[in-house]
Amino acid sequence: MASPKKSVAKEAGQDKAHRSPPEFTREQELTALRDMLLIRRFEEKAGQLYGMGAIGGFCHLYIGQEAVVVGMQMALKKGDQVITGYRDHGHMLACGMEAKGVMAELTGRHGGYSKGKGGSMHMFSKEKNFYGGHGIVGAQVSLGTGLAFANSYRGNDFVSLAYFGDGASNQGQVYESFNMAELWKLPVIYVIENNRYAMGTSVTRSSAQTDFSKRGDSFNIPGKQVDGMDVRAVKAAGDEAVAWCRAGKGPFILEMQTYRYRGHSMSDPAKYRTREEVEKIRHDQDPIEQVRNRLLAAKMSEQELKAIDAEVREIVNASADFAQHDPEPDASELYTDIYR
Ligand SMILES: Cc1ncc(C[n+]2csc(CCOP(=O)(O)OP(=O)(O)O)c2C)c(N)n1
Ligand SMILES: [Mg+2]
Repeated sequence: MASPKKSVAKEAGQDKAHRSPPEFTREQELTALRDMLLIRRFEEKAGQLYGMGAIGGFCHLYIGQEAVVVGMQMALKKGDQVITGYRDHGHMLACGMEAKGVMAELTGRHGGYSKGKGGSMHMFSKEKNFYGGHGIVGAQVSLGTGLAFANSYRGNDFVSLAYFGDGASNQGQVYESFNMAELWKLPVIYVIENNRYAMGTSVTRSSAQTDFSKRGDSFNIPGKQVDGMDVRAVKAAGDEAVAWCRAGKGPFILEMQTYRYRGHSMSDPAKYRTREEVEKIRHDQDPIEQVRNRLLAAKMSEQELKAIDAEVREIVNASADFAQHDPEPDASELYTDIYR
């Protein structure tokens, strides 16, 4: 007789095989390309501004991982919520937050999403259902579970997405959340962004179980490993997980196999991996190049693709301009938006 765990896993399509994902329509390819390019160009610009001293404090870039948030966002509907850690600019842009407000927060200006008082790791938008931005590794997992509890309590059919890293997956509160989420059948998708490193520590040096899709096994939470560099695979897995949650079946785990090209933060000497490793993944699997190549094969011209890039660069340049000229918050703002 099959164990209940196995039947849940089978019903949820839990497997390790990377089958070819369903094709995108041309419109979907263009949406994915534009949204991923916006994140890539935004992050490149943020890196430049950091180098110029216009951004201070912590800053963690998302370059290389763009397909994860863009593919997942394509599987959501308005009202679904997103929460993540500190590598968060891509998530905000994917949720529809404005580049201007995000960049101005990075430079500590009044027009930033937290009036210049939060910085890179602490931005929110209730309007766009983005709940941060958290510097404490793993904290967003229990908060994201709480968002799902609220949806369940209110009886709506919204789903919350809690993104976290391979390193965060080893935190204790993650498993307390898993237990409650399955026990109460909460509509939460745990999106584990396995980019192979937690700061300078590789997954194999830090994790006893490196198949993160299995991390919910003892709670009967189904999981799936996904090619997180292919936006179509991400969207397909997102659709499946969202359908599972909306049907009231409880949480779902998606392990996104991805890679970050830049250092952990701006001050990372990256001595723990070779330049060749990064170059090989960039060359063979880059999520943006994959879409570009498919569009070129479908007879889209280089000029048309360049026009999309130019349009995106314009948005990013305007955001950088705003972020350097907008005033800093007034000193009186020191005493607002705080608990006292
Ligand atoms: C509770 C806690 N412990 C340690 C840290 C320091 N720290 C910041 S990021 C990080 C690594 C997390 O790696 P991962 O979850 O893989 O996410 P990634 O940076 O790869 O996106 C650590 C240990 C922290 N911010 N909070
Ligand atoms: Mg990591």
